[in-house]
Amino acid sequence: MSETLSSRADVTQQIIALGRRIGFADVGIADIDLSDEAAGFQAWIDSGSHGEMEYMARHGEKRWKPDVLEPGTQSVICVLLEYWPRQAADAASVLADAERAYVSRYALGRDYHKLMRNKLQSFAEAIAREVAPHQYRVFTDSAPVLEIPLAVKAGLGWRGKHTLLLNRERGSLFFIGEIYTSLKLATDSSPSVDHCGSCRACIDICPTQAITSAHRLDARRCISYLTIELKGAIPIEFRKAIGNRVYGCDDCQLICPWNKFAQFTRTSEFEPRHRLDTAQLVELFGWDEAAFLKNTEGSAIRRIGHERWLRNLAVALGNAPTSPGVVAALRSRLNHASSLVREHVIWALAQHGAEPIG
Ligand code: B12
Ligand code: SF4
Ligand code: SF4
Repeated sequence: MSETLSSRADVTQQIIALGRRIGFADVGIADIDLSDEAAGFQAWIDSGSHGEMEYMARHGEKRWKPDVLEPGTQSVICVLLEYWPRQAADAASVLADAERAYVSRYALGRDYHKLMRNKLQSFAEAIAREVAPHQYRVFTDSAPVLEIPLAVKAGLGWRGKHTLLLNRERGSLFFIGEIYTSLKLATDSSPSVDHCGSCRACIDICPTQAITSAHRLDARRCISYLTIELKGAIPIEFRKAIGNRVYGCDDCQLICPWNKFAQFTRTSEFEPRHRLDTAQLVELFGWDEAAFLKNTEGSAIRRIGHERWLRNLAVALGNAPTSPGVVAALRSRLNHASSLVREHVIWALAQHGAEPIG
């Protein structure tokens, strides 16, 4: 019996070392009992906090039963991959410059989904080759997987009051990915300790009060949801608070004291492309659909499409200082084919006291 346990621990250590060698910032192992999360998850759905994200309400127990989502799963290998780009312009100064566009730091470079999946696939293949044969499936973000609770179980950190995974050595500026494996691995017996203490900086800084209390996020108020997930009009009550954030939001993480320990990404693909870290709002609003598709090729931003891109930029331009350039840029889109874009442009012009004349 003890021999089996020690060989299981050996295999686990080999896998963790292999994952780090492949380039993941950290690796941990979780068991597959997530039953404690079911009630909280369901309460969140029942309160409507997921908004239009219907996919969050589907799949039922697959989310908290990894072996129902992927039969044969006995353990979950969780990984972290840092995304903070070394070469990006300083986030605070871009946020403070209302003529520039703030793109969430995770989206300045290449879309992480494919990159992370490929890296996880290589890791899973290396495990089969070098450690032990296994059945597996890899995930990141796109499936009914409770990634944060799994990573907490794997000893990779704790859930911050902003709901994200936080780690003492590296803050929160990383993606999470998983390998569901048929291997029965030794799990970390020491649960991650919560180090938020009495801090509530993320709750207080949130521009739209989306973090309604510790560990409770109403996605319908979150700028990340409003600029990325929401398909229709951005509710007027949030437009001013959005400021110049045109794709996602990082405020609750930028204020977090633990992100003093955040480390830059070693993944060069996450470095900014097309000057998305410094671009002027007017310049981005000038992109026609062909330019949008070309400049966002391989980027997560492409997923929202040109129409929502213009919608978001119109809101930010409404919040920019009044200038002939801003008003002219907005007027140039008054006859846009999309009523969604037109409505946001008219709102933005009104912020500048400008008539909607073409
Ligand atoms: C849906 C989603 C969103 C939604 C909702 C976010 C959320 N907190 O749920 C939106 C679009 C807003 C969003 C935004 C962002 N996201 Co997101 N998102 C996800 C996704 C797909 C699912 C998260 C989930 O399951 N939410 C469900 C809710 C219920 O979970 P929860 O809030 O943590 O609640 C738990 C408890 O607090 C409790 N609870 C909650 N409410 C209630 C109510 C009651 C009454 C009770 C009793 C309990 C309870 O129960 C829950 C049980 O698990 C994950 C990927 C994945 N598959 O896990 C990425 C993920 C969480 N996102 C990620 C990122 C990077 C972001 C952004 C930073 C992107 C950006 N810069 O704009 C922001 C951050 C916003 C924030 N503060 O959370 C990363 C986070 C990495 C990390 N370090 O933790 C993930 C893990 C993707 C990845 N693979 O890397 N996201
Ligand atoms: S991402 Fe922005 S809007 Fe969403 S909870 Fe964090 S600070 Fe609030
Ligand atoms: S800002 Fe404070 S409360 Fe929020 S996650 Fe960070 S340490 Fe926790």
